[in-house]
Amino acid sequence: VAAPWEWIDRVHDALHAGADRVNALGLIPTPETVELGEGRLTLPRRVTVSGAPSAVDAVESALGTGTGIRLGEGDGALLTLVDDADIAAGGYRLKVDGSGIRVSATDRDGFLAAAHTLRQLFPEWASGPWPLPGAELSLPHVTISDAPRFAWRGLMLDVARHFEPLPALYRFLDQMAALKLNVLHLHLTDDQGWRFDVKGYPGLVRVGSWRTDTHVWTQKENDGTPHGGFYTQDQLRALVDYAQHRGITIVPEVDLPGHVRALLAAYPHFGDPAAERKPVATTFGVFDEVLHLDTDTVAMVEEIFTQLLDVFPSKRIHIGGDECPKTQWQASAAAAELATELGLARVEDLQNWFTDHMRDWLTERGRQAVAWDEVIDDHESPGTVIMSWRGHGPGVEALRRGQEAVMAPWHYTYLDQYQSEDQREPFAIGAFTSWQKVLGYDPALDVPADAPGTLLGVQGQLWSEYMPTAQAKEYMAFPRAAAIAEIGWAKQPAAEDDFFARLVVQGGRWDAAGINHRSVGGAKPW
Ligand code: TNX
Repeated sequence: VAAPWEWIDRVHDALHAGADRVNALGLIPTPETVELGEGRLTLPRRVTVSGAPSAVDAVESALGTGTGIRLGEGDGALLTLVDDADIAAGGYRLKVDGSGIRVSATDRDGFLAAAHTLRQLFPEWASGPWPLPGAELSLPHVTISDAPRFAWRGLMLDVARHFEPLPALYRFLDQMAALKLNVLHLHLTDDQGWRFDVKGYPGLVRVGSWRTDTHVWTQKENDGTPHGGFYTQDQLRALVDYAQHRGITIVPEVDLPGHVRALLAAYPHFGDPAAERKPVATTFGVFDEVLHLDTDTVAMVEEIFTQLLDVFPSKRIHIGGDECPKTQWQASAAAAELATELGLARVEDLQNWFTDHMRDWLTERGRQAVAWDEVIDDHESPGTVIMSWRGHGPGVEALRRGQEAVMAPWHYTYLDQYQSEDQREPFAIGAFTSWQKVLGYDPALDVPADAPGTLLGVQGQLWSEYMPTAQAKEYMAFPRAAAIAEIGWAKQPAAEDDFFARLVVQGGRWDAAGINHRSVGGAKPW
């Protein structure tokens, strides 16, 4: 780890060297091409615009309120939005010169992306909620051409281990959009909490969303403080709308058939008939409890997913599938009988049966299953999107088999790990993933050119065992989520020093937006 003064020198070098004028713009993720001119375009607060209403709406919403700009009709448009079918999906072209701003794109995502780039070209305060009074608003003369590398640029928020209040979720969506991240994977259920209100099963939130201690708040077990919370379906619908408007798809996850302590605390009869009733888990780890997959349980699961589909229009729906314990099934006569009835060779195959059942159930409803990568161990589940977390290898294997994959390997994309070796870092899961490490990860590494599957993209994971508050989640997410955005979007991700210089500028934007990010450079350069 470099000493603070070395980092400060690196910031100065990066910001002031002539060759690094582009870095000093702080554009994240790095656009495909940037040609920086010499002059600047000064803007009035009211900018005349011409373009299709849908394009104007996209640009207006992505620009936010921090620039203070209002778009309006009038003669001699200063901002021209052009539909151009030659531009790649999600991509855009942006030109600022003495005569004005011209943006071309072929879809809403493209106009949104262009507007986020535009916003980054303004001073950092423009990324906050309101403009700096009296400050002049100007943009550098620049020509940018840009398009995303991957379709899935995700962030997973674990709202199960620690509940995340809605305002914090909205803040996350805003920050994701600004970095051109476009998938929010919401991990809604786990052993330690159930956050999705299901009609007909009120116990899921009445019992399953609360536990009697926070465990990590004091970093000692069972301090007795209650923790919990849940979302109503209407609250989630509003969140989905907000996200959609910003080009973000929310992919919900109900994690089954393991990680079900919260569900079974409310409804133990859906578990092993021989097992004793246990409360919502108050510590973290992998537990023995698993669903007993008889007809009643499957009907309950289908009811939960029916309501989930009703709230989340996303084509892809995450069914979990990770760390599914087999010990209860192995010891249970009822599970053995069930396996025989279903024609399975081994009782352990109940998980595979469940994965395929849910995949087919979702397919019949025009959706597609996503699952953690354990579901392809000794099993083929064609059509299921594989989320590769135990490493990069399972994702490559899925691609070889012709499946779609999202790379989420724990050693590069788990944002619950320590960000540095500094003793002052808040308590975290015991591994180390700096933003530099994230940036150095190539989601397409070792994927054979002739692999029949499609690499959808890459995702950062915010498992929240040790993140009891929104502030803690923000600290762990930023700046590393910016590195996820970089490797997910840029065809040629920036080199470490270049990205560092950009992150310093981005830090100012997070400051303006009141985000509790971990500092890069500045007063806390560790
Ligand atoms: C493994 S990743 C888990 C999570 C934990 C995480 C902690 C995955 C699919 N399962 O339940 O939160 O490790 O890093």
